[in-house]
Amino acid sequence: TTITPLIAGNWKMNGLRGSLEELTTLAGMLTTGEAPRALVVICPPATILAAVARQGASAGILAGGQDCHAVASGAHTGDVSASMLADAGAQYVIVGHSERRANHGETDDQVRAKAEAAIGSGLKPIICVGETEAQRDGGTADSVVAAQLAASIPDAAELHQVIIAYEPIWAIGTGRTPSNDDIAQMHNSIRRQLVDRFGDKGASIHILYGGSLKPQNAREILQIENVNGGLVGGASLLAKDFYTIISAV
Ligand code: G2H
Repeated sequence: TTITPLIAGNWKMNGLRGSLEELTTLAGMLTTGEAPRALVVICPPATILAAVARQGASAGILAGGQDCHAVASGAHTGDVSASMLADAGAQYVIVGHSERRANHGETDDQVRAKAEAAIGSGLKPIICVGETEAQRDGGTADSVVAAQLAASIPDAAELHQVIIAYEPIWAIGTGRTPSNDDIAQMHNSIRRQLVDRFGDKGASIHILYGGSLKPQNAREILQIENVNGGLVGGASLLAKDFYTIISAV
């Protein structure tokens, strides 16, 4: 199975209207050079999502949300639903990022419900999993990630295109990354689990790596077997850095 690599930028809570200039710069880079081999997605704050979707379109930049509520509409002050993200031009949405799991107490069940809502609205959910430093040191990284995957991926995944992002929590925004061997081992074991559960379709699901992916380490990480792209935080904020990562595929 060949999987077209996907590079997604997660702007997190960064981005005012002025950040759209960075998007214009990226669009220029993507349209002047050689066509990128990767699908390019930017997940900006919801306030500028529609603008990113509109402005990125001509350069092939796709837009995504960073989270969605599990229901389509109603009395949920401050929340944004998957159908609203789709309405604003999103094609993807990150669900279950470790910052949401940690700061908002999101459980695997809630993450699965969000992923189901995303699929129901025609979005591709980017479902995040990953172990803490203590779990990695205690030797339970594999079983922790396996349990998160089992409970966070909806059964509807058989019918739709979900994306998995493996993000070891201790590598997020810290500048530390796992060894290439550790990444390979985890991505292989995620692949095995997807194939066990979904058969052939599990072989075509993207498994992204996330956590301190940077211009300096992108090339070696992105060529590891079963690493089908990346989820990039800090290094997606500057067009130049993000473009270097996209070009490393
Ligand atoms: C992990 C990643 C993007 P960073 O959260 O989701 O962030 O690249 O800043 O470690």
